[in-house]
Amino acid sequence: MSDLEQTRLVRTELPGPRSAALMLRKQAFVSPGVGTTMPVFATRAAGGIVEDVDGNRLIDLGSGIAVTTVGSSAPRVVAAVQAQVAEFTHTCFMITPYESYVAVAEALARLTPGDHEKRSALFNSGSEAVENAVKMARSYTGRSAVVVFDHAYHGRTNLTMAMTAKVAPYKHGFGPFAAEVYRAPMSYPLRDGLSGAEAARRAIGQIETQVGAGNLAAVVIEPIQGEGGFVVPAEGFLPALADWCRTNGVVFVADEVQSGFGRTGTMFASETEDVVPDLVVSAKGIAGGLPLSAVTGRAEIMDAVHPGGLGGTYGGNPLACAAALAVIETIESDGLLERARQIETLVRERFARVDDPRIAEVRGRGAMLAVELVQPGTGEPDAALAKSIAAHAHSQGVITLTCGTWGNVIRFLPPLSISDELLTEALDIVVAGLEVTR
Ligand code: PLZ
Repeated sequence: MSDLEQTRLVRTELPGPRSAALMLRKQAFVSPGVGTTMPVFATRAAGGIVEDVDGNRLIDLGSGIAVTTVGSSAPRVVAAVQAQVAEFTHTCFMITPYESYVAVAEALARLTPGDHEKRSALFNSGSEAVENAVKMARSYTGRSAVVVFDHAYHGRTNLTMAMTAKVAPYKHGFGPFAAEVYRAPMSYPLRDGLSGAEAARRAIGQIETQVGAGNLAAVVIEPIQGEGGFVVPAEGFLPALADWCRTNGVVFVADEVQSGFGRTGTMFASETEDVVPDLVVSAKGIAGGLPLSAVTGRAEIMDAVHPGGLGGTYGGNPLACAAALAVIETIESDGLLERARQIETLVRERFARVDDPRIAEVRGRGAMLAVELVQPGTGEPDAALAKSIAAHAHSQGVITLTCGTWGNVIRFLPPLSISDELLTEALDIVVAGLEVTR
C-alpha cells in the first residue's frame, strides 16, 4: 500500500481553502449536471483513507460508490497497471486482440455462479454492460420486452434510464425513454411484509398479465439493490423469479454491478441463495477503479449474437484488464471475502448497541450495508435525517453516501482494506450524527 497514513485528520474546515478554490473552478468550467457528494478534492487514496488537497485525511465509507473494493491504489493493481502502461495502452481488442482480455473472460467463467459453459464480453461502464445484456437477451429470444423492478438502478444511458426507477435526479427532463421496459413490484420486506414466495407471486402475476412471457426477453434485477436503498429481497424471491424465467424461456439477468466482486462476502450476491443467473453483469469492483465492465453468461445465449454485433473502441482496455486480473488475485490471496463478512459483523454489532426508533432496519450483506431511517410511529421515510447525519459525518471527515428511493438510507461501502480501527471510528461518528440531530 502507498505510505498514506491510515488515520483520520481534519486540519482545516471542510472544505478547506484549496478545495474551496477548486470548487469555484469546477463551477466555472464543469457542467453542474455532474454533482459531488462532498466539496473536497482528492489527491491520494489508500486503505481506508482519502487525502484531500488541504492535507485532510477522510475515512472512506464509499469506495467511490463500491468500486475500490480491494482498496484504492491496491499494490497488485498498481504494479499490474504500471507494467501494462509501459507495454501498450491500447490496440482495440476488435482490431488486434491481447491475452489479458481472454484471461479476464476465463476468470469470469470460473468466478460467476454455475458450472455451465460461459462466455463474456467486456465493456467500460455498468450502464453499457446492462445495455449489452439486454441486446444479448433480445437477440437470443427474438423477443423485445424487458422487466425491471421498483427501486431499480441500472444506469444513465437512454435504455438504462428507462430501466432505472427513480425520476429525480436520474430521468427528469431526459425523455423520451427507450420502449418495451416494464416495471414489476420488488420484494421489500421492511415495507411490504411479504415472504419471498408471496412477493414473487405478486411480481410474476403482474408480469404475466401486463407483459406476457411470450413477449419477454429478459428479467433484469439487482440481487441486492444499490442506489434504490440496499433493498435485500426476502428469502426465496430471487430463486422463484429465476425458476419462472427458466420455465418460460426468459433470460434472467443479475445486475451485480454494485453487489458483485466480493462486496457482499461472496464473489457474487446471487450465490447466497444458489441462484444461477443466465447473464451476470459485473462492473465497479471488477478492476479496482479502472473502467471495466462485463457480461458473462450461458454460451448458447452469448453465441446467439452475430459476429460484430457487440463491442466498442475501449471495451476490455488492456490497462483495465491488467487491473482486473490483479483485483481477482488480491481478493483470492488476501481472503477478502472473509474480510467482507468480518466488516458485516463489526457494523451490525455497532448498530446493535444503538437503541433509536428512527432506525427502521440495518440491512445488507458483507461490506454492502445500510440503515434505513424513518419517523418513529408512522414509519415514513426520513430523508432530512439521512441528510443531516451524512452532513455531520462529512464535517468530521467521514465519507458517507445516502441512497434510497426516498433518500432516507445511509449506506456503508468501505474498501475491504479498511482497518477495524478506522471503520469503528467512522461508525462512531455516524452514530454521533444521530445524537446531533435528536
Ligand atoms: N447497475 C446496480 O449500481 C451504478 C451510479 C451513481 P455505471 N451505480 C452508481 C450515479 O449517480 O450515477 C450502477 C449500479 C447498478 C448499473 C450501474 C451503472 O454503472 O458504471 O455508473 O454506468
